[in-house]
Amino acid sequence: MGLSPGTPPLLLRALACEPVERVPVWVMRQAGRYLPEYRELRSQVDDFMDLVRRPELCCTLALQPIRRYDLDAAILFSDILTVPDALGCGVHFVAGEGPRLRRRIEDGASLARLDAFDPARLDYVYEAVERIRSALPDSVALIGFSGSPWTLAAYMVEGGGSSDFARLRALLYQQPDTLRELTGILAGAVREYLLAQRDAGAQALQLFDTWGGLLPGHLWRELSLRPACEAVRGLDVPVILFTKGGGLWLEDMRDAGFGALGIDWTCDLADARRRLGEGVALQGNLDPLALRAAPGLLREEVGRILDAHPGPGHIFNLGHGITPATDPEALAVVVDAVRSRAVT
Ligand code: 1CP
Repeated sequence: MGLSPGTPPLLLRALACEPVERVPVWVMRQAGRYLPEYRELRSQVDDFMDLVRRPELCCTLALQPIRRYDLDAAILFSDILTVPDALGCGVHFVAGEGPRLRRRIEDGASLARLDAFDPARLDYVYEAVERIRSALPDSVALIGFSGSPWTLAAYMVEGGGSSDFARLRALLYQQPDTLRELTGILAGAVREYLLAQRDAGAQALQLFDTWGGLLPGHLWRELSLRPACEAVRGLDVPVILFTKGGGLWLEDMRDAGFGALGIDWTCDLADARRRLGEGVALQGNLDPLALRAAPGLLREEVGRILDAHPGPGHIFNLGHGITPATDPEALAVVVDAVRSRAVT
């Protein structure tokens, strides 16, 4: 659509901070529980991992939001917990409760019992990437992803989700070496995982550092940023680092070499751009709960973000994942509001 042959997809041009005709838009967790067509497929399996392990279903799910909305990128349908599962943690989903790990990390001995990472155990993910890429039009980029080493470590220590990650945060001070070793192991695994997704057709990659913001700054640098850098070393596709609660540390992320940063909704995009200067792409950052506003106010909120960062080097997104209670119509309003504004 209006794309001359050889022109890279809009998302990739924005990630490279190249000139764009408008700001591209996609949404974290765009394939998920707020969509009735997702819930329909989801109801056919008990354990969410049974969806994730079926590439043909992952392809259908990744395409659902693309069919419904005019989005500029699809994201692989999978979950960050595939990597802990491949390390032998036994990830499964308990109805109504979220993820659980059968084996969790509590000390050096439990670390030693982890399986060596074999990227082939996640062949079902790479097959999903291949299928999704071949089903998408050229103008829609495909984003692969992984949890950051730190965020994966958080689930492996906690044994599932948590409201305060107290077990993890205590272990930081009781056994810092266990966490150093665990994030090191994960950095190697994530690197191989991302390389395989790239080889299968992912054109950009996002690292979800969902729990980086739990850490004091010095520990974030050591246990989140450093292993994240190691995980993406030498990757020749654009990588977006999304650290929820990481607004204070944007300069460190840029200086560490990340070319694109996901910004949560607590951080002002114009400020972020002033602090960082040009040359790093910024992705974000509408509050996911703004999608509960009436359409008029929602459009204003989108307009406010595009005013804060109108030009090249911006990818419109939410400041975190879309919530399950969102009305699908609200996302249509957001996408239309972004797409109807040309870059001046
Ligand atoms: O029961 C269900 O229907 C499962 C719901 C669900 C879905 C749709 C989960 C369980 N994961 C996913 C898909 C998913 N997860 C995607 C692909 C879909 C898309 O983006 O369009 C992605 C990128 C993720 C990534 C993910 N999983 C993150 C990082 C993103 C973020 O939101 O910060 C995290 C923290 C997870 C763990 C996870 N998986 C699922 C749940 C409910 C959780 C959160 C657990 C918790 O901390 O309580």
